[in-house]
Amino acid sequence: MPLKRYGADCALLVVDVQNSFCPGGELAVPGGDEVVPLINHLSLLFENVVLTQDWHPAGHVSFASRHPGMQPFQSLDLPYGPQTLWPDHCVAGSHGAGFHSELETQHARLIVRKGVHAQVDSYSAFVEADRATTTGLAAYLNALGVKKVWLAGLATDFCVAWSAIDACAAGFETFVVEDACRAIDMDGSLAEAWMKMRQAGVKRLRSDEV
Ligand code: VGL
Ligand code: ZN
Repeated sequence: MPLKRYGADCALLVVDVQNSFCPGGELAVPGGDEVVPLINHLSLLFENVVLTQDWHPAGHVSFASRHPGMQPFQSLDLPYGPQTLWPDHCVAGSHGAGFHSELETQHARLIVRKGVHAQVDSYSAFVEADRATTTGLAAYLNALGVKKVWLAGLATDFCVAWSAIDACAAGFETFVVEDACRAIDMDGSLAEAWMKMRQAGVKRLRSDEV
């Protein structure tokens, strides 16, 4: 195997490059599939590659269809706080929940599934939306001796942003590869997400700077 530029203390976190978020999917992110070649290239540079998969039970609390009278992209107050409602997407085991067919998954040593609890969403790959339940990812990365985390994937303003902010909070030096991400961008959510990431200490760079 060729020498990896980023060794044991670094990890690439590839967020939600799944059919539901790609063109034709139930919650398609504009240009979502365009990140695949970039991410395949980045994956070759890292010894540690972790993939995430949004993985919801049917009837998940984040699905508008499960709340009578509510529509996708409206917000609803849930016990853990405001929740944006989405079209049904990434139902566990469905085609939509599968990785994009051209994503090279063989480089990954771990796949983290999130949003697996029926009553709690999880944009973050680290901590669920109740802000208490861990996915175990921080402990896993710490156990490997990882100190720095790079993120790429979908969507910039939701799962990438929340995961990046939580990576910082967990003590990892955190980088988001902006051109290897695509956003949903509803009601200014992309600008707000970059602001929050910057405030949290997330570093922003392009794939040609990795
Ligand atoms: C995501 C909305 C709902 C994401 C996941 O991957 O950014 N967005 N579930
Ligand atoms: Zn989801």
